[in-house]
Amino acid sequence: MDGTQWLVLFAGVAAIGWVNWYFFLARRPSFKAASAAGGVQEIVVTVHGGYSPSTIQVSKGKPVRLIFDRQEESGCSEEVVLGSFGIRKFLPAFEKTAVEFTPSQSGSFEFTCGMSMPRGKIVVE
Ligand SMILES: [Cu+2]
Repeated sequence: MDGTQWLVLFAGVAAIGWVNWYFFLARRPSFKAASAAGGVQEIVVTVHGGYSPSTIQVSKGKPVRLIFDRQEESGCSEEVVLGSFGIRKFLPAFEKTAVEFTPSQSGSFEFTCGMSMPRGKIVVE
């Protein structure tokens, strides 16, 4: 292989490594939902190449309102799935979409896109 081929190979391996790191290993700080008036725990989740914040802490037994602010058009994130809460919702691009539920059990619950790629976590305490 000549120099260019090596370069392409290296760039490819680096890109794969980055994708794996980004989706599976990157630790992002968890975020505690603020309790608004009326006891609803409201939090804005930015959807852009993943979910930010990706870990959300909420209290058990109080209504939660997640506002997904989708700032991209990539097909991957057009649907958000909160399997444990029976929620599957379409997120129009460049719009905010609210998802509401009341967690009745404590634990850690995942939310993902329709293809289970970008992932987030709801920690109920
Ligand atoms: Cu996806």
